[in-house]
Amino acid sequence: MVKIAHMSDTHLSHRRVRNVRDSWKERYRVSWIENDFSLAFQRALDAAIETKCDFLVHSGDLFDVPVKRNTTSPSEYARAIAISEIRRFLEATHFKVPIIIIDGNHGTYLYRNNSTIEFIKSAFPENVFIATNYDLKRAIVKNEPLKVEFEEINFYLFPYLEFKSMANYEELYDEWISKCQEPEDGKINVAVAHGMFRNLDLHEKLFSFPYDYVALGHDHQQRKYAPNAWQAGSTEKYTFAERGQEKYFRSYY
Ligand SMILES: [Mn+2]
Repeated sequence: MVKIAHMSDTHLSHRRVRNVRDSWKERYRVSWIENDFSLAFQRALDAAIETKCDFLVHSGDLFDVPVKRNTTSPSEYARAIAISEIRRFLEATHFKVPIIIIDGNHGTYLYRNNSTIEFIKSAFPENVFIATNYDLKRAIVKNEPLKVEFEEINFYLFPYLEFKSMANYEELYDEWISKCQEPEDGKINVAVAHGMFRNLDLHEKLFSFPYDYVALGHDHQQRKYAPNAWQAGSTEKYTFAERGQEKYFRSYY
């Protein structure tokens, strides 16, 4: 039996600057909201350690920025939290639990072809496996799978891509999934994807292929999309619209 801890949308470095009264901002220190997201990340990792999982999957938006035209980098504080917390997780699990992280629509420099999750891979090359938006585009162009293989389990990775936004993307993406991302017989097959809207940023094939589990991110509300497919939900409340939501992470057996 394989146990997977699934978390998503941790949005480290999330700050509210607009529409916030100055008196509510804690200047020269970590803002309250940013701190809340760091604490939530800590709690989610604690919960993952508790489960004694074999793998930890993060299905995108580890960092909040950059996003779209906001090219701000994650704060030094958020980067330090990410590294020290991941190290703490790896130490607590004796460096035996691989961590798989994909890019969402947040935390990636779309115009520079690199992503904020790359330094985490560089820090823990043996333990952390990542797939960036750029890796996805390269895999599609080269007609190669984007997966991480272990003895009994394969993870097929689907970083964020609004494939419907360009006609040729849609066709190429569809072809690539059929050719390169098909589950392998005799193994446990898990898809990890960042997307929410079927046929816009979430491909139908993820639901028609016989993956054992589809670990989704992007939707901040935890929910089931199919019997084998779950959105983990964000680990902290992102806007007032999420005020009534409970925040968790999931484990899958
Ligand atoms: Mn997202």
